[in-house]
Amino acid sequence: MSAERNIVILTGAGMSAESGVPTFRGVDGLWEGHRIEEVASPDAFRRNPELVHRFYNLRRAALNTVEPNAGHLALAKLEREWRGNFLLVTQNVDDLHERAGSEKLIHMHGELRKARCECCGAVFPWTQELSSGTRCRACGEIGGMRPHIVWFGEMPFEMETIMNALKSADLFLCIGTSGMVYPAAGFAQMAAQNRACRLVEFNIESTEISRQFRERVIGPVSVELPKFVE
Ligand code: BJW
Repeated sequence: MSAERNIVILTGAGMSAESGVPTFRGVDGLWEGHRIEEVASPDAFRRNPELVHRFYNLRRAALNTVEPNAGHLALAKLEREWRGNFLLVTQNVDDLHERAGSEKLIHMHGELRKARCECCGAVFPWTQELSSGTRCRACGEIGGMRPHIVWFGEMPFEMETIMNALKSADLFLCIGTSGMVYPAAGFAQMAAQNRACRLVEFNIESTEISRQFRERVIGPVSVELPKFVE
């Protein structure tokens, strides 16, 4: 990896699967028979806020029972040892990257352990349950609190920073994502505009975007990332 200076890493649900966080589109990727699009959209929240709160309350509570795996630790080590620009972009809403020690990290789809008020925009660290009756600690409104999560149809966070990093990346690692959700699914193509950029996909199987990668590592992240970082 000595020739590369600017690295961008994208992670998806496969990164945390071995920690016990379920993926979205695997065999166990459904929640109580709902498609993810039916709970993770502003319309779903408007139609049935208690159902959506319950979905995220359960997942927030489950974070207390999981730990970073060897793949998360390997990426934190890579960041510590990297000499050039480093950016880790995760689609995951868990906090396993930061618990493993990653610091230059963007949660492009938000964070389970944060809540936001739709009335005043304030964002809070959040470890308890949320409900339609939760009062905003900043403006006092009831009913405006929602998970600080990017739902379908909403703009992912920090896109400008991500795009700029991709433009100058000369190493792009795409880890544990099915490549079915945009704009993240388009990141490899953006990085490839720099013809010298090395693109590597890590996954246990082929994905929608596999053909965009000149290098592919097939296997679980807990095994393959420590080997790659070594
Ligand atoms: C392992 C492993 C192991 C397992 N080791 N690997 C038509 C065309 C193009 C776009 C659109 C379209 N119609 C609508 C859109 C836009 C839409 C979209 O992409 N929809 C698609 C369904 C088509 N996108 C949006 O709405 C986004 N916003 C947007 O586009 O704004 C406008 C915009 C325009 C221009 C620029 C910028 C913005 C917002 C998307 C929000 C996604 N939100 C979710 C849910 C919220 C978070 C939550 O509840 O947790 O985010 S959806 C869900 O999917 C979640 C994930 O972050 C995301 C990606 O899933 P991921 O991570 O890939 O997980 P899986 O389960 O799909 O895959 C796991 C992978 O791991 C598999 O490949 C396994 O093999 C692998 N694996 N174990 C290695 N041990």
